[in-house]
Amino acid sequence: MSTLYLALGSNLETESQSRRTFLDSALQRIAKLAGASNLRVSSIYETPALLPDESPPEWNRPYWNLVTELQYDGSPFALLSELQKIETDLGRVRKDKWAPRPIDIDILFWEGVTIRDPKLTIPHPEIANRAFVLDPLAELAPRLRIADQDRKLVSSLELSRRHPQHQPRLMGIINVTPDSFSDGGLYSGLDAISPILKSWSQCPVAVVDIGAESTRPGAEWVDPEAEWSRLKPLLQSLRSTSDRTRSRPQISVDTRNALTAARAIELGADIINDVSHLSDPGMIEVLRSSKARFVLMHSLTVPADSQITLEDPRFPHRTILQWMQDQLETLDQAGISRDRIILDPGIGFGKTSLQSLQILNAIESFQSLGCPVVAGHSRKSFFKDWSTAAAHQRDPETLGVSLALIAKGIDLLRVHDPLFHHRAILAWSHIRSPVGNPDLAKSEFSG
Ligand code: A4P
Ligand code: MG
Repeated sequence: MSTLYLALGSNLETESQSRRTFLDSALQRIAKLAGASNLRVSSIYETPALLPDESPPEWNRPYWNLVTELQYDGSPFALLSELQKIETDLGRVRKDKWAPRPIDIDILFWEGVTIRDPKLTIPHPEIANRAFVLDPLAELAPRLRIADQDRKLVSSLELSRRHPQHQPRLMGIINVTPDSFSDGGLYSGLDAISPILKSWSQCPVAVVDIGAESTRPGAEWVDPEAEWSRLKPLLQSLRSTSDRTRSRPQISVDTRNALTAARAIELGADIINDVSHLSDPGMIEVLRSSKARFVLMHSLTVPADSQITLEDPRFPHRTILQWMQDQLETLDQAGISRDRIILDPGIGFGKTSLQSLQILNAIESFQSLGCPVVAGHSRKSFFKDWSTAAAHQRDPETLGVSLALIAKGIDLLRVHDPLFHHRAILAWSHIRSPVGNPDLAKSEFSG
């Protein structure tokens, strides 16, 4: 039994099939192959088409790409022919190289296997050149080592961050609270939330982060039973809609209560986002006894208190980095591996507005710890230093910061308007793509 990784891409739709349904059909067939088991699926990334020189303009259709990991008991050549059969069954017609296609499935990497054959090359020779492969691969296998252009072995996570077309995962915020700072009261019932989630499904939102307790300055403490009564119907609904497909958004629950976390995990939550970093002593046990991921966020107080801020006025990121290192060690000793942790410097929680800016500028420093890093700057109050926009109208400011963070290799962005972000990121990555930059294209097209 070997572990291997496949890359899937789709950039052709029909009247009845979207790129998402082509990807899902292919995943379902891969899961049913004899000898295949334990599929894990990355988020979907919408990416500019990598095209041969002088392609017809109508080929310039963006792809939806993802990577899947699986265990497989069989030979690489047998799998290749099964995958080609799936491509054909889903309507792939093999004509010009890199012509638009409903589905393309490539074998990226196969544990312990190297093949150089005219029909099959493993590892896939272009992994290190392609953001549309590196980003989803880094999500599933951040420590997998890939040869870069200088034949140096580098982790997929690091390579993905370095790539000029790197895209972060988007974590869309849903607050089912009456009093959150920028959208409080908007999304209180299931009826109000369903259309939002539906609109998000037009684009590949990677994570839906649901919170039922506001942590803004001055927010009231919420009783865990009241918190759960707000979360439960939404989690049940998300689970029932997402079970139908394999490429679903991950569900993150923003809570500092161990009981709520345990109940949410039971209903399918993939991530626990605890802004109080384990203030509830029961949280460690909940994490230890589950496979959920954990957002480890730096905060000084919860709710945030603008009077209590970090002491170091010049290098606040160093204080946070040290804190993250210590916390990772504590978690490791408690049996919670680093592979499950997402790091968050906690913008707005115990930082002055200048410190928030300094921390965002130094976001790369947290990447050295080997975990994905998330930034949660969306609509926060540090924008008030130079913007008069009300909190719920700060998406342009948020996006400006987000694009700068993407250039620095941020792994996830927690934002109130993921659709707005998605559109901007797609435009941004087109302008950075080889089609827009013939010089950049050389290494891609030479092989
Ligand atoms: N082949 C050799 N090695 C492999 C492997 N590791 N996995 C051979 C799968 N196939 C492999 O593939 C052509 C031949 O490659 C096969 O017969 C197989 O024996 P194909 O799928 O028939 O043709 P193709 O996909 O047009 O060519 P190729 O060279 O596989 O291209 P790629 O690498 O698949 O690139 N832009 C974006 N944004 N996202 C994309 O997913 N994909 C492509 C196609 C171009 N631009 C893209 C994307
Ligand atoms: Mg192919």
